[in-house]
Amino acid sequence: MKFPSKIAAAAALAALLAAHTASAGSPGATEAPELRTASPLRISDAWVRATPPGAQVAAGYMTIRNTGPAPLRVTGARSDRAGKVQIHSMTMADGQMRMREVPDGLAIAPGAQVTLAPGGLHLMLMQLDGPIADGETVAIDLLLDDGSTLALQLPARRSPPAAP
Ligand SMILES: [Cu+2]
Repeated sequence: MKFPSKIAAAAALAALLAAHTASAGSPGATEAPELRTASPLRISDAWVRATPPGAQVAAGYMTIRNTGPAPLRVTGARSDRAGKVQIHSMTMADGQMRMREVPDGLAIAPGAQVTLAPGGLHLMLMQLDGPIADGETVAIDLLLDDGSTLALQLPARRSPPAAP
């Protein structure tokens, strides 16, 4: 049984690499600059939605790519602006969008990426210390399962960045 499972694993890896190459080389692929970090994680398209006065929560979005050789897991996040930050998913249930905390965080395989975007996965900044204004910068630390943290500065915007 060992031999076939090795082949299956190799085939899965080949498919993963092929998919990754295709997506990187396809026309229209975003060429947005990535934030350079010491971590193997590369962050792009990061932003927080600016809030109206009185809002208690705000959502943060980004693409997280794992350029390292080992799987990594984003287990949570924190921000000075929020009493609590959770990783949320959004699903349609009974005709309504519902969001809930992702219990095990975001696992990112080597070479893979996870996209947090409106309508799907997002960081939920809760218990805000005040409104987040359009154009301001919000510091958010991603917490990783290897014990490290990744410090990010996210621009606040009213709407998603325009597609290039
Ligand atoms: Cu949420």
